[in-house]
Amino acid sequence: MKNTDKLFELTKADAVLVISEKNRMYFTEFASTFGYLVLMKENRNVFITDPRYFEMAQSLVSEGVEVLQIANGTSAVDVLLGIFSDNNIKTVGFEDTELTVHEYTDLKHRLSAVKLIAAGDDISRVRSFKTETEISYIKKAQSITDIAFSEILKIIKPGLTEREVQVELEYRMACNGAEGIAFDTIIASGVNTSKPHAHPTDKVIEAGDPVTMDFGARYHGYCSDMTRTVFVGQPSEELRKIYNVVLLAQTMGISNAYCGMGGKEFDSFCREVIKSNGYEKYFVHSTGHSLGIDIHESPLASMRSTDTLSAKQFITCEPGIYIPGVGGVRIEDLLLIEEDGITDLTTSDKNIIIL
Ligand SMILES: [Mn+2]
Repeated sequence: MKNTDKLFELTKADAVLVISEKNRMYFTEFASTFGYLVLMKENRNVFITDPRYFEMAQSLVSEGVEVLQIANGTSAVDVLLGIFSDNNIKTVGFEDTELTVHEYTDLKHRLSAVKLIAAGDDISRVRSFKTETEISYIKKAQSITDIAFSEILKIIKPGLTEREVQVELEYRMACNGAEGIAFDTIIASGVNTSKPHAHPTDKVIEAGDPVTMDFGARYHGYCSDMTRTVFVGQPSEELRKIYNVVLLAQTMGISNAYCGMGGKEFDSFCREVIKSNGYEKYFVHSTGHSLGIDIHESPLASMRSTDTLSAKQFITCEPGIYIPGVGGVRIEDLLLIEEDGITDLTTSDKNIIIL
């Protein structure tokens, strides 16, 4: 069970009710499809579940979490109201960022005895600072991703389809220890590479094609994320030029990065290079995002970001240039920000690769 002191520094509530699967997983590291987690100050926590999980959830008892079972004929809300009453809880933080309007309306009606306060952003903020264990999982996920990349380079050749490359890449990640993929793998070839988030198709890879692969592994529930664009045979002069500009932008972004920089500032390190080379209008997305249990977490690095990138946070560095009808290039590494500097966790080569 994670320490919740930081959450209660941020939220003004007496207790925080965690319902979403991913946030329950985050705090308890106990996976279940159903449960209510009540966080209270001084790390007094209660996990409410049903008979399907009650026995397994006993593992939380040793971590100081009280585990309650919903008795036949009662509802979780009855149990919640009892906890709130017993502990003199008047205000309850809830996941405004996760609940549907329907779920919220129902909860507000049934928990009218307490005041509900939005706490979704506070939970996201707490989740953005990773523990050493979380960092180790993300590092492992990234190393699996790097190994799979080195293996797929030996497989890609003209005649394979984008879908075949996708399946091979995901298979390689699984063989190297991934428990799944971090997000839907992006494989784009030829002119499809101008679409930043292209879905893999049955298009056959041809000689001269760029092939963009944006992919990640999941390890102990945590994501990794990287992108490389490689060429199958000699690229055109234009694509080669685009590649060099993206590479320069990406390396400048990483070399200028420092602990405490603004997300907007980090974005500008990459964007200015692309702008000075005349491709500004073709860099159509933000520079980076953090990750964790979700593939996209805060902080963000974009033109509009107000985030500060601090120690124990992750950020991707993924500038790209996309020209419809010509093609696109993206290069993405995963960075860990620490007090004494930035570590690039992505070890794969990013000099132009021509297969
Ligand atoms: Mn990414």
